[in-house]
Amino acid sequence: MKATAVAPSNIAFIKYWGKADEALRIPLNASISMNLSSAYTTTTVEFSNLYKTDEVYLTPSSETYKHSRPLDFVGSEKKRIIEHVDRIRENAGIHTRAKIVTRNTFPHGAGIASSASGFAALTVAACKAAGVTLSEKELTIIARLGSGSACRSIPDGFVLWEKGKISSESYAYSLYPADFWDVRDILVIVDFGLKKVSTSDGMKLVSTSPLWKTRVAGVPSKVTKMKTAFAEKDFTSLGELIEEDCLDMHHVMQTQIPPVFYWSDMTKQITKAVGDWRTAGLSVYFTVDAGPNVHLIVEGKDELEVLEKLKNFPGVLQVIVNKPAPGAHQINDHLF
Ligand code: 2P0
Repeated sequence: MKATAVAPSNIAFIKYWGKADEALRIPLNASISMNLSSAYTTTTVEFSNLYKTDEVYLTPSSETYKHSRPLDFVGSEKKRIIEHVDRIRENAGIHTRAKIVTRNTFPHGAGIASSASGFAALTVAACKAAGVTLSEKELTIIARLGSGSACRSIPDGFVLWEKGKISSESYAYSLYPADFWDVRDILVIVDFGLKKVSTSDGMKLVSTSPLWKTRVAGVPSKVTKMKTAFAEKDFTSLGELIEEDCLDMHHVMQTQIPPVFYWSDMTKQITKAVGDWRTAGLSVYFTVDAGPNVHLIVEGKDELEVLEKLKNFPGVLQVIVNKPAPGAHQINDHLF
């Protein structure tokens, strides 16, 4: 059977950095995120006896993908995808090989988590194609085994991923739907280069930082405060918590042995400018993931003013505006 799913990437407001269980991808702390409307993955999976081996293709991100020749995945990336499909085959009790075609709306290396949207879309499409019917909670648990942050791309809008002590307790759910709050993530791309240290490798060394325990211990209180900020639509509190946890995570990364530095000079210039713009009365906050690009978090009413400022900012390569988005879902328009 053939099925197709679309899944958004997400930006973490409270970050995931470090695993309590490496194999099961159980995180050291809970995290909170927003699904991104302009950054998503579409994946078609077909199980069929026609395929003698598993085939995985990444199609170009342009709209001409239907006419383009797909690229074959190589090496560890493909292995990780097949291992994920194996989990779903095991669940379905089937051994049939699969053809998988996937495409992203955003460029590789743009500072958007393609593993989040990729494994979320793969989970939903492969489960459907294998004839497995699971609850949203169960889907988030399976997606998490492929890539931790992928579990946050399954539910709608603004999402909480519970840490949990065992696999069945480490799942994600929607705190609020996408239309709850008119928030924007304006992604400022300053570098298209691939990151030098993968997040999976970078977070393996989290316990070498003297700061990690303090950060992890502080997360439950940040989660409580952020939930209150949502409930009261208190954007200042939300923004302050987002920046605080971003800086806490980067302090941990930068004090690991060896240290992991994702910020560039441009990252520093933009985050400094955000402080200046805020002093001048604009309610804008930043967050930075495992790369130099900067996500500016604003309310919809301030989007144009921020875009105007970015137009005159030397070194900005591209700007991608994201609204809160629904979670992963099935569609009928297949990629092949
Ligand atoms: C996050 N990141 O919360 C944080 C912020 C990167 C920086 O989730 O090893 O690619 O596949 O479970 O999901 C990236 O971690 O790691 C991530 P794996 P994943 O968005």
